[in-house]
Amino acid sequence: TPAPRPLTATHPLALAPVSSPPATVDGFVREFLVNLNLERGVALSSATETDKYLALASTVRDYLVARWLEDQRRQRADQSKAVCYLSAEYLLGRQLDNNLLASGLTDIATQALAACGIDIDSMRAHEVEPGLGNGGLGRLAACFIDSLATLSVPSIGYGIRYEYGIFRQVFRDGQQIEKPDAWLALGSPWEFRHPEAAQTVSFAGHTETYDDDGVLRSRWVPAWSVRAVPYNYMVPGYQNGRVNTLRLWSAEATKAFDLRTFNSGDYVEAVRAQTFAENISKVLYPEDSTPQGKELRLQQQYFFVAASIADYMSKVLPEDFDLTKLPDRVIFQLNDTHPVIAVPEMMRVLVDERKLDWDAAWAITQKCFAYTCHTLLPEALEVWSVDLLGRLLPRHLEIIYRINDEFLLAVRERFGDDERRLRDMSIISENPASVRMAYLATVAGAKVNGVAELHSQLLREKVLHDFDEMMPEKFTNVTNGVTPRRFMRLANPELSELITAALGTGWLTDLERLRELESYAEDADFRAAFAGVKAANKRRLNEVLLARDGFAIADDHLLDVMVKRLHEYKRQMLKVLHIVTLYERVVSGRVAASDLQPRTFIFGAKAAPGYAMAKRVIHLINAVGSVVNSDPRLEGRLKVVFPPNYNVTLAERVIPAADLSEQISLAGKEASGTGNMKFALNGALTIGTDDGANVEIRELVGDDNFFLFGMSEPEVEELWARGYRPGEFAQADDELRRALDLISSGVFSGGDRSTFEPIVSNLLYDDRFMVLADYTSYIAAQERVDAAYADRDAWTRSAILNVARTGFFSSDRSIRDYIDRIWHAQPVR
Ligand code: B1H
Repeated sequence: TPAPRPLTATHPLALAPVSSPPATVDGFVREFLVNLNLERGVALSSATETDKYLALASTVRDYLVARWLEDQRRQRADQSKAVCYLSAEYLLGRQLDNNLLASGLTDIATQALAACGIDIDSMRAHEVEPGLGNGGLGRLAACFIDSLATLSVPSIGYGIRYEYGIFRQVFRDGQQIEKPDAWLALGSPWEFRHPEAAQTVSFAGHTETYDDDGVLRSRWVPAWSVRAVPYNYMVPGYQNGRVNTLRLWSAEATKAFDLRTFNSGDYVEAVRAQTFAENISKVLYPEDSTPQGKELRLQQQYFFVAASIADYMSKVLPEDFDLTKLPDRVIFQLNDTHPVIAVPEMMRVLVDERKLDWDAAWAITQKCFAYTCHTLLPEALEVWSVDLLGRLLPRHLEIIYRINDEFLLAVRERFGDDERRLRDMSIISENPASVRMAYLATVAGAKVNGVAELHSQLLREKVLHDFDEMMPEKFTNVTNGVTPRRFMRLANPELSELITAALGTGWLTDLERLRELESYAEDADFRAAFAGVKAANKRRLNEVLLARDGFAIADDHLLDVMVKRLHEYKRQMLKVLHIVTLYERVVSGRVAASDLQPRTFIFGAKAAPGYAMAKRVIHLINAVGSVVNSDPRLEGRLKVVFPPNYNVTLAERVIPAADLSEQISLAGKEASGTGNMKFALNGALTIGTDDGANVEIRELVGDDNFFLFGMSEPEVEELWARGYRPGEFAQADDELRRALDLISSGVFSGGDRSTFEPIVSNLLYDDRFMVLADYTSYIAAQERVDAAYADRDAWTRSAILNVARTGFFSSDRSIRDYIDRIWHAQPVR
């Protein structure tokens, strides 16, 4: 027999190694059973739920792989510019349903499973969501990679494969307890581990200068290194045949490290070294918006960024690529400051490894990075002590110093010896000496963007004002968005059907088409159908809550929802004061229970484990809930529910059922918010301040369809300037005082006055986020809500108009804005 033709890169099998199984019910059944038998090694009759789920996931994967491989091949072959999204967080949510939808296989899979006697809903429910993010920032990254794929933009998402994602929250006696999130325990059918594509990432050691053929150069002599092993995830576009890649890095011990220590005979020390390496990707830091200056966190950041740049340069770029052309091939988008160490890393690679001269390397680097800022809170702006950075990454610190020296020269050239300016703009701040990562990103990036109009404006006016004066052309805005595939089509199938019945298909990828619903708001039949969907979603939520937590919501109540991380600036306390006020009105006899608009309040919130005040507020919410829910005087008209462990999966059930969306941060504090967008798109009305993207939501939906309250950002500034004394606001509003007194009295803490006293005294004597100043206005806005809800049909009309007018908030639009304003990368056909 002739020798088989070797599998070179041009062999037909190497070019088209797999083709998708037939997209029919029979084809799906066959593929599913093959996976069950061959991968799981079980027969259908004896398969567990986990076996079935894993086989199903593999089957869906099989349908996507051929396109994925083809897209990777094309991406390597053609010269189009790619987007590398660098993010320490991807809050993906469950994968199965999204991948079924994207591949157009939902119906086929449903029927195929039914033929095997399996209810696909039980398979959906079996998946543990990968919670590799804290909140809005991580979820935004997940929405963006969905839109990038749907718009056929060549892109790779780079991040960290944390072994433990955001903690699982449970309540004990109303207080938050954190449990580890072992999301990998059931197996991880959506990922492909690629040990052969591992990168080595080094740390610590020292730098030295050496003579390189007459040129004096610096080099880094690291002390230790770890192996970064990539795990690839498919990111399918919505029914467009495109599949992009999400590449998450996992840390392992290097072979060299192993061998050296194992050979030295110190077995225990060698195992310890392994554990030390694995630690780097072990756990997601659970602080949302207040980064901790922990060494391990800097290790995580450098780990994934160095691996990603090395991967891009060695695996994605062709060999002997002309590096001066790099900006035509790639843009690295920095998702906040967490990956900003990529800037000196790129300089190190170009200068130390690729031997470019500094100026050429800097010119390239400045075109290859862009920076998205997600905050205005001063405590959220990441800084690293020079001491720590110098110990962990000595060469990078040198590079940062040089970048800073040259930058300050440019400042001097432009503004003269303006010492104030030089001090305030320096990337290095003094006492204690530290590196301001946001400044480094701003200096290095081709563009800097905020995440909502107001936020971008405040960035330019405040946080980065001096930089804006010097280089105004760098600054731009890209208002956040959310993917309508997950947050409308999957989360709210009935609303989606109603919309499709009215508008036809196509709106899911062209969300401005929701505008066409405006005329339907005037159609009584449509309003009735819309209200019917809302009611059905409340019933569905009820089923989920009953199964999950054993409690229910009342379906004839106004459903008033506040779900987001717990943070003082978001002002969950304002919501609590509203509930306590309603309660106090009834128990004091000033209002008859029968005159209350029936409402159910839903909270969902995780507090950073070290954030004592936030945890106390969680405790208070639960305490108020148990008193209010069991007081017969309220005749069941108010109900407070706080399901634990709010996550993407629960969001997908809660948001479609909501009537009222609480977006009540102090003006100027919430960069954007994205939950606000999800609620509006699902027909909830917003009660909100003029903050973040609320501003744009209100502009679009109109004042009549939005409950605005509270101070504007300039008014907040004015009050600070005048001198804010929260106690005066308590004096001026009788009901506010009563509410605070009730909390202090101990009625919510079994008579113990000390439990919630720190919350009350914080509000009365400090109140950094001006809860008391906005209370009166908030209560008045809630009265307007009650009045509006009394006319149910008019409310539904407003709700429809919210859906019709918020198509702007599709993450597809955000991505198009990034392309136009920042990336200049073109979708490929
Ligand atoms: C946002 C964060 C954040 N802004 C530090 N900043 C973190 C900061 O782990 N850390 O240290 C984690 C997260 N997250 C949010 O980003 C904003 O608060 C929201 O307003 C915004 O909608 C979201 C997406 O842009």
